[in-house]
Amino acid sequence: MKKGLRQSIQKTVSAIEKAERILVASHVNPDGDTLGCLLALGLALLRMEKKVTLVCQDGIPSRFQFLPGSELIVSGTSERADVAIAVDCGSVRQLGKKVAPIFFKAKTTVQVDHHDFGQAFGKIQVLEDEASAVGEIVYELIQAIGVEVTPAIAVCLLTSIVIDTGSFRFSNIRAKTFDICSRLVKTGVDLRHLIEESYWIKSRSAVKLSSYGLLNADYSRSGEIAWTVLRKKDFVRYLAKTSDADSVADDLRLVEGVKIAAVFREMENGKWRVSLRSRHGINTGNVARLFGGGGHHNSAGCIIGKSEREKRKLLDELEKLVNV
Ligand SMILES: [Mn+2]
Repeated sequence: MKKGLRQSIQKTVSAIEKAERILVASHVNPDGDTLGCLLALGLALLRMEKKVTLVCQDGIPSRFQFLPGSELIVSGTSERADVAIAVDCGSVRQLGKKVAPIFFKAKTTVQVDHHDFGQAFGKIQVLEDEASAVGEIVYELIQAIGVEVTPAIAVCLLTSIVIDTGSFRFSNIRAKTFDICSRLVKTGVDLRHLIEESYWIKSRSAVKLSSYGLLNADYSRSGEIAWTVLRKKDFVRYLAKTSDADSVADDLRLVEGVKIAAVFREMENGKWRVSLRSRHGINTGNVARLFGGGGHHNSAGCIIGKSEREKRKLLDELEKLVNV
């Protein structure tokens, strides 16, 4: 483990030890990484007999309600914590408008994250770009606290890793990922069941939305960039949720010859939320950052104005990435 990371984990541990009430916060539109970390850390802190608040502004989607402790998650609180810890949040904005002020009421703020194009905001930053999922970092944190990793905690951490590695298929996997997972599985987790429940499952609505997106995709002349637009009315037509759009970019990236996939989703405020996915280590994170967003090399996002001009501008930037 790098020295900087070890030091920030140590700082976090001493802040936790001194604290009475601890808030853990996940990002909006939560995925399995942020929720798995929220619950793993929450369950570990409860074992230390801390007063714990687990907050996710958007609540917990039904597909993750199988996670142990999911009933403890609230969408807001009036409690002021001594220590607040954000998991898997690459920027303050990801905490959500309601949760961010609650988070910053705490005396000590901690950011545990792995986004390479993130924005640092916690007083203590526990950051490791190379971690496939924040679950890897939270595992180290729980080890440092000295709490036993129970099967319930292991299920949460494995879910974090299964989701962020695309069930062990993405290129963000490293040897350490397997080391940690091996130790987690040995606690007695039914890994097969967990993977089936957390990863290999999609609602009919999500499948319809994805099919629509794929069917209506556009391709650049070289075929290396693919994009599709999902409008509000498409979500209504297929009874789809916002989170159902997450996997459309992954599906589009699968197409032969495609190096970068982009999904433009029309938001409530009329803007476009753009999800970017790439292959071969192409750095879409930089482009996302250019438009005020962030993320990883191969998976990034940003929000742009809803106009053909803005869309073109972004596609031109993506074009530059494949033309090097
Ligand atoms: Mn993550």
